[in-house]
Amino acid sequence: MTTAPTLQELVGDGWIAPRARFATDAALLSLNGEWSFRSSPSRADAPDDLASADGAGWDRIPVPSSWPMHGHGAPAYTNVRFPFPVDPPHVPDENTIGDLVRTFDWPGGPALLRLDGVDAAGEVWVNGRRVGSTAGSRLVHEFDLTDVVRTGTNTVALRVAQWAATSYLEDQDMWWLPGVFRDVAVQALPPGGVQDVRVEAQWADGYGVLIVDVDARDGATALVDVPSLGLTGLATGVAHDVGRVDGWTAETPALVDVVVRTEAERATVRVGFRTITIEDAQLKVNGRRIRIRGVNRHEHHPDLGRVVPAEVVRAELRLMKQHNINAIRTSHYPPHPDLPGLADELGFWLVDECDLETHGFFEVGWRGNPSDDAAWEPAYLDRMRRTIARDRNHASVILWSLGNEAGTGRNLEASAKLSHELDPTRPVHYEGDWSSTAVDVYSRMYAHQDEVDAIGRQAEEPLPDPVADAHRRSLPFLLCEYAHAMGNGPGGLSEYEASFRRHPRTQGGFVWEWLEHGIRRRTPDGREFFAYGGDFGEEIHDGNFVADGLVDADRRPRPGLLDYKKVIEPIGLEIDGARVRVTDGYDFADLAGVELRWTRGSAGGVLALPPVRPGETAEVHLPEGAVGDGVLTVRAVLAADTAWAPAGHEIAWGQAGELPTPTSIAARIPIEDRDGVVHVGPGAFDRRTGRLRSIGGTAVDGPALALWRAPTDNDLGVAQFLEGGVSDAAAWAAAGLDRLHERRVGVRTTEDSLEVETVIAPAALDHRVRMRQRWTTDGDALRLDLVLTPEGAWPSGWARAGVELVLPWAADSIEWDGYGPGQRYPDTGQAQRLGKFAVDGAAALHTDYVRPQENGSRAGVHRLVVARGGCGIVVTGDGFSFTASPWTSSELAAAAHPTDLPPSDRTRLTLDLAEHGIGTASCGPGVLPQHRLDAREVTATLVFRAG
Ligand code: IPT
Repeated sequence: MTTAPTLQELVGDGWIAPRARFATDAALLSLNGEWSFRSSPSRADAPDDLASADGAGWDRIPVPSSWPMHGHGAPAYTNVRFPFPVDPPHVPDENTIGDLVRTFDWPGGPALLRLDGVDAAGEVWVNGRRVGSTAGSRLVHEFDLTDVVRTGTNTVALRVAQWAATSYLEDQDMWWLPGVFRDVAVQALPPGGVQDVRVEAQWADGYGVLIVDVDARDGATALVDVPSLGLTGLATGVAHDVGRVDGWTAETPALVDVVVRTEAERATVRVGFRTITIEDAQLKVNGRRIRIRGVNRHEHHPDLGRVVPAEVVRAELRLMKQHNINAIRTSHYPPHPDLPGLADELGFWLVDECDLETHGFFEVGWRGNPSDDAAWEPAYLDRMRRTIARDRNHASVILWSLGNEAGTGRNLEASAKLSHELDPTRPVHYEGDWSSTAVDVYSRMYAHQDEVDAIGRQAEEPLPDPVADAHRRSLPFLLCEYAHAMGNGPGGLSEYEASFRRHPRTQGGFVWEWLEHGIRRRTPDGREFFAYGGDFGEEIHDGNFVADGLVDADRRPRPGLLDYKKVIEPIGLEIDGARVRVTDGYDFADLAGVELRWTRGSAGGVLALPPVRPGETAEVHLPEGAVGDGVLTVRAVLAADTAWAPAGHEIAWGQAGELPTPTSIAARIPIEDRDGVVHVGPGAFDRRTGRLRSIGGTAVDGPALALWRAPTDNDLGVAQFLEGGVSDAAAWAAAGLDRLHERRVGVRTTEDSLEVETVIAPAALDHRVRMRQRWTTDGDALRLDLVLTPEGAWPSGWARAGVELVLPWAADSIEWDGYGPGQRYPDTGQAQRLGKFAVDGAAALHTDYVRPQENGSRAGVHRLVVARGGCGIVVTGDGFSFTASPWTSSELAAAAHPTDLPPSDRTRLTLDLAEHGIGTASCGPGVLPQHRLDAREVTATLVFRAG
């Protein structure tokens, strides 16, 4: 059935040996810019004229680019599934071929053509001569042009196929976007120049050892200088003690320039001294266990596809650092060649991943998986070799990763072996084989918090093979993916963090994922939205699973990023009476660069911080003004500008104290019952239905029982992560939470109260909630005593237990005392702090997820004012949650994109007395037991006033 792929299909041909990227004084000519472009629907349709094509009369396209983003074809999204038949190594006839042609002027002399990334496979002609082909979309290919390049004008032509045999190896969870999507350049190759540089810069106890291996052309001799260390003329290929030197770490990214010179060329490599070891089931750098506070990073841009401008990359890495993120897994391919250098400079630990994923074979029971088929081995080894060759000189790279979700098999073992041979200084990572026999770290994705904790205690289930088990038990543990940041969430971060802090072996993880891959589109009437799978008419697709990031496609933080920052904060601030215990949770950095500031109400100041070193705790005494009633906030901020944030940037914070409990009302005055309206202080109720109609003349309608929410992506869940395969959303729908009917049992007045009893239940079912409201007043305020009692056999828990009021007007001012300024659910919202907050309308409380869903709940609220034109209602209570939204839960649930939400001139105000957590069942554990909301009796007192 299957034929073996050819070597050319697997690895291309005609290229020179892969080598490191380094700065050089040899001439470099960028071929980025406008190229002539032509596309054909299949190979058979593509004219065989690239040896002579000059591009005249063709379209134009920029390089780098993903051609579907420029009107040629359309993006397509699948996660695991191949969008073509599983028929390796063949691909369908329908296979867009893009031809690109341009000319360039060359002053003469030997040169090479460098292609940094061609998706999926390219063939290259220069001046009419075929020079070779590429395989491996995210890998560099260089072709020696010495025999073809001319002085003066040259023509280069590229033929790029959308699908190739290697597409079976490139099934990463992202848009399929063909094109020449990374830089193209011509590099001069001065005879006797520097061909390749391999640097090893080890560090121990303050001292560095440097080995620089150089391949020089034409037998030239290379010498090495390290100007900042006063070293000149060092020989290559031997170890040099460089004396005392600062070690490189992600927290202390000390770099030195290593200059390699021959008579003909000067190359510069920025080097950091550091040593990676695995000891005591811990991954250590420079002798210390490191904590990974990571994210998975894909390369995506909402307008450009796979092309991410350099300034966007720098800004996003700064944004990561500003959110306490210290590690990046380059999921699931080597990043743009400049990224490791940026990580060296700003300080990140990198897991540099090979361009490999064969996940689509999972759909056919892993039958025919190339990972275990010897015929594919050359591709596996070529990919690994190219990954290592390009990035090996970067201090930031601490682990090589064989790839992602490629099953198990001999070719992966061969890749691990090759990695160990090529670079014995770095351990190897691969998650897909849980036995971990060929690798150096035990890595998993989306493991449950309890399992992670068990692994931390080395109490995991043993492997059947005792040798493999002993090996794995000796390995440090990482979550290469966790906390799936899709839609509202991720919930449950704190519980993971507790294990990372508790056990030396569980060293942290990488949130899935940094960035949403939304593609900017417009409705016919011009409103922008982020498109996802299915928006381009794909035959099969995986919907909004492509949008699961801590930041949106424009790199705007989602609430989950703020929570992650707080949960992983590397400085502990524990306030205890008049003292603050300050813990340095960094691995290498002391707190000399940190300033402590306190605020209480309008008072505030700076606290003197004694020296604190990693792992140490210092006690700081608070001044008199800091201690007292109300909420005290202590913040650790940068004392001076850094490369990634200005002075004053907040790293960590702690709070103590509480908001004042609102005084309830006790005195009762009589109510009035006239003309079909019951007046309870400021409240006017319909005598017949018992419904509240206005407060102090401001129109309201309610309350109605609220048990449901517009399902979040996590509520909807993914079957494999769900107990019994039933998501929370499915359980709630089966129990009818979204289709409740109300029956009035009684509306009763006493001298000083109105009592309303209703029974609320779904059609077709016989479980219900009895809701008892007792309304009283002290003349000024309206007090509601509420009891919700589940009756019958409830088959599910609830999304929320609350009451909904419809305000038939759009609020223009919302103020509250409680947690803010952002949303908070039982297992999210760690970033929110106690205080007073105000916004200018319900839209400002809304989180605009790419697929609308429950969002925006504010928690721990003691006082809430919702008003329009200075008139409105005030609600006080003892720590309730509220959602003020222009839209009902049904409207949110029905919308596929934010632009589907109808115009609204009213406000849904939901006052929640309890809420269900969020969890991460969109790909991971659901809501943990302690954060679940079961059907249970709920009682509360809320006080309403006109305001
Ligand atoms: C896991 C993949 O590694 C990652 O690329 C992404 O698809 C993620 O899931 C979900 O967004 S694989 C999953 C089946 C656990």
